[in-house]
Amino acid sequence: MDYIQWYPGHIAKAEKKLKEQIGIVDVVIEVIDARIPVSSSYPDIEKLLKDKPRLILMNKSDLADIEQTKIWQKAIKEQSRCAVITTSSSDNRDLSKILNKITELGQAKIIALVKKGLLPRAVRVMVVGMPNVGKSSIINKLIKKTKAKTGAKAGVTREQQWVRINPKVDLLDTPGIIPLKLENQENACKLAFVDSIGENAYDVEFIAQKFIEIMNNNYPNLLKEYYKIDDEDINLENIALKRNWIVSGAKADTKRCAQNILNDFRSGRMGKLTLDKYE
Ligand SMILES: Nc1nc2c(ncn2[C@@H]2O[C@H](COP(=O)(O)OP(=O)(O)OP(=O)(O)O)[C@@H](O)[C@H]2O)c(=O)[nH]1
Ligand SMILES: [Mg+2]
Repeated sequence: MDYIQWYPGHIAKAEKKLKEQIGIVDVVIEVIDARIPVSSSYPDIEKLLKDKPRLILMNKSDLADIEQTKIWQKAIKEQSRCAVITTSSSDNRDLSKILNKITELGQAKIIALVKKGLLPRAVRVMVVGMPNVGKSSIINKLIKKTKAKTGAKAGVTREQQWVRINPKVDLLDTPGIIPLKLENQENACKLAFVDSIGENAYDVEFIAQKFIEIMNNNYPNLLKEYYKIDDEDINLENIALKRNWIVSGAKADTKRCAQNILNDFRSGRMGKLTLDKYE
């Protein structure tokens, strides 16, 4: 059964535009969310990007499990044969690494142009990825200005926008894209956990319950300790009752509870967590 399918008009348009522009760029930066490195990787990305040189950024690494991030970084590098850099908006040490890598990946193209007798130009870099992974934030960090609009929900960037980083690098910010069909529904739920999917596309209680299941598998007991639940089972009802989230008739307010659980995870309050477990 499909719990989540989400392909709004602005994403269809963004994908079309991306395909139109890919021919004129030299390098692609793919941004993924370090908490779900597999679920936030666009399936069939090589096909979409027509084998352009690619740099992968595992962003939001400040929110992800440090050990898991190390393991995933190595595994993704081996599997994709691309450079993989961990990044976070709270740390600027990754900036020079990103710029050096872009320049290195784009150099072959610029040298080829000069050989043909053309003038050298800036390397053209397209930044792509699923919604809300932090594409615009990375661009702002690279230009040290708030030029690209950012925000906590999916679908903040609506149009492509070129930004000059320095005379040698131009970046194209693009709206987040998501596949037409979300084949793997467990991955789709994880995209909902990290706000990569518009919240109107799913039932928040269902998604929070899925979150509890996945957490129990990846981090047994963490939720029980976080919400101080002694019962054998942990669910929306007993968390709501423990926190005193009640609706009329002394019933558990499971909707409010679901929203709060997801917010506690998204903000990092629950700890540094990775939900795609490397096994
Ligand atoms: N904790 C943390 N938050 C981040 C990081 N990078 C971005 N964010 C936050 O994540 C949210 C999404 O960032 P954006 O840069 O707008 O993401 P985007 O990929 O451009 O999103 P769309 O344009 O909607 O596709 C914002 O609230 C950012 O402040 C990071 O490294 N760590
Ligand atoms: Mg954006």
